[in-house]
Amino acid sequence: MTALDIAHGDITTIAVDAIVNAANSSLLGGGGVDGAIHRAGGPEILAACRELRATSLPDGLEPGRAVATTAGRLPARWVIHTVGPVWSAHEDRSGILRSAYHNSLLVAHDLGARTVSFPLVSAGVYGWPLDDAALQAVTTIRETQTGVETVVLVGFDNAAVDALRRAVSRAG
Ligand code: AR6
Repeated sequence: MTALDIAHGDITTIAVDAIVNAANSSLLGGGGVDGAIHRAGGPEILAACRELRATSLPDGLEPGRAVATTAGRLPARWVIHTVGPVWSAHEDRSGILRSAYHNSLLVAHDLGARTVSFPLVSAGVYGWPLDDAALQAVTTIRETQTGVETVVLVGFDNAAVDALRRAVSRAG
């Protein structure tokens, strides 16, 4: 079974095999954790994303899917880019959010990554309520059986870390 750890702070400073990016469908960068990863990892990551757009992903990456690139200068070996759904009060998009975690873990498994870190996908610019974002993350990671040994869920601030702790105790 995959071990689940919670960490506090900037995901780019954590040493893991693969770091998951909460990207957008363009894969060409943005704010939030996406901006932080591109800044810390350097231009190699964007170059790899542009290459993907020019080859296998001309229309970009659909929400819920995941794809890997180099991690450039980051301590990690790979960045796994995924796209979460934008929160909607009218439509249940949690299946897409769960797919983002599930598919990122499958990509990590295929790469041979043993340690993987995740931010709280969709919980920033995309507006997903923090407690539910944390619960979807924890339950999906628990349900996805892969060769990944340890997942580190990173809360950027105290509120996110508290939400992650509540989610772990609710998920049992
Ligand atoms: N380390 C860990 N977590 C972080 C960091 C960091 N350095 N920076 C922010 N967070 P967001 P989304 C947290 O907005 O909601 C981008 O522009 C943040 O507090 O990064 O999926 C993309 O290009 C929040 O809890 O991602 C897309 O356009 C969580 O990471 C869009 O934002 C996710 O916030 C994606 O929105």
